[in-house]
Amino acid sequence: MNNLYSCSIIVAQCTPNGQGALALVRLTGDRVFELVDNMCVLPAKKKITNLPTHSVQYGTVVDINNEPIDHVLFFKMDAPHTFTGLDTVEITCHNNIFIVNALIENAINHGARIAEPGEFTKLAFLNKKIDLVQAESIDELIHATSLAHAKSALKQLEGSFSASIDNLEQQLLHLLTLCAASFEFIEEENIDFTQTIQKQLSSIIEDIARIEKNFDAQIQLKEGFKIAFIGCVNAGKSSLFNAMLEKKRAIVNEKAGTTRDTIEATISKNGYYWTLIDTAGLRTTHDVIEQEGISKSLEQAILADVLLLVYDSSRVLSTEEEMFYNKLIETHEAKIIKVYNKNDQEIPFSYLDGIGCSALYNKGIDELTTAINKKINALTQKNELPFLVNKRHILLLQTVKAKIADVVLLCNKEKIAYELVSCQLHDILVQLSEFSGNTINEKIMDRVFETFCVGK
Ligand SMILES: Nc1nc2c(ncn2[C@@H]2O[C@H](COP(=O)(O)OP(=O)(O)O)[C@@H](O)[C@H]2O)c(=O)[nH]1
Ligand SMILES: [Mg+2]
Repeated sequence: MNNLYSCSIIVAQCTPNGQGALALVRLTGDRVFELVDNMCVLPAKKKITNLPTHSVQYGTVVDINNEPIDHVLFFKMDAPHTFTGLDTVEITCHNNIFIVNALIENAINHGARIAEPGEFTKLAFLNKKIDLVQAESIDELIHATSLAHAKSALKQLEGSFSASIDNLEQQLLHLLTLCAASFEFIEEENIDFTQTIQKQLSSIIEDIARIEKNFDAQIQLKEGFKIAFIGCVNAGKSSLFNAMLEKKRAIVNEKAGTTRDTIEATISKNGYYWTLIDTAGLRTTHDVIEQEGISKSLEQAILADVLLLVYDSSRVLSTEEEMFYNKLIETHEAKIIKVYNKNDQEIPFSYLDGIGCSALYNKGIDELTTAINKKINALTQKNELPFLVNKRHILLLQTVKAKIADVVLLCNKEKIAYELVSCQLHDILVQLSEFSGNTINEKIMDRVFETFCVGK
């Protein structure tokens, strides 16, 4: 325990509020076993303090009058092999807010205090159980909006991002060594480290650029994918939207111009969030409200990740509609899937460049889902990183990149000032250490942990 950052005993519920089978209350800190012994009764007069580490014990939590609060399981874990690095007891009780509150209050009466948001994770960081990037990944993991998002967060928790930053650090350290060697061999004409240094610098810049490039793709991964139904009035956009949702969410009517505003609904498909967006049909109209709806449709065309361009395949497009469609194809070709709806009717033209379907008879919806999946897979493949990058990381990387660009300038000079280069490299290493938080200041640390909730 000697080198561990210790704290007074903290307590919090780790599971969400609400009724359910079980809830988990965690206590950690110096002398936590004694505290728990004071608030529980175990069979055969056993004591938590004397239990072996990482063992589970059935028992009863009692209040100060020795009245039972709940029958629970105690999970006893000795420091340092715990999440926080400190002695820890996790109590699994029945999930009723009155029981949980009574249990926590009882712990407070015995000397514990309520944990602050993120305090358990902060202790884990301070006790070097995890670095700052890993701490952030716990928050990502809890709030993941898709399975893919959660998997990346888990990879990050396992240390993949930290390894990548370590690699950058190693490259910079190697450069520092080369600079130091350059001082020594400065008189010797034959030894020139310039090229090696420059090569290494561009390799670092490439690594950073790769992480930056993936940032946008990762935002998509976190926020889910926008799939917009766009096309002329009465093509069956709202019918398709409902068919994919498997419920009647949007109004369907033979009267043209029924959908005047965009309607959104979210579904979960293949581990991702899909936000389906039904839009107003494209046509020239003097109706001001409809006009506004149409300009919103065009906005959605820009924002969409996948644009379903819906045709009424029972008729050919009017000249005006053709103009709208061609413009969309010209601007958004890569994300467009052409959807030929109403193929239950006679089709006056042939098509091979899209998906035929009938929203009315629920035909072709699976093929459409497969086509959307294909587009989404192509988008997710843009993210080549096994870990997640957040705003803090990107800002830090941008600062590092700018500083490296300065070093490149210094190295492009006829006579390289190695002392100056060393100094700058050192500065960059300090900057990089903000990732792991190894030499972190309080302000950065608070910024990271303030987004957490109590119990984490
Ligand atoms: N025959 C046929 N009619 C359809 C199909 N899909 C939609 N409709 C009809 O076309 C009309 C317009 O549909 P709606 O979904 O409101 O079109 P929107 O204006 O593009 O949203 C309605 O009367 C629907 O019942 C289809 O696949 N086949
Ligand atoms: Mg509609």
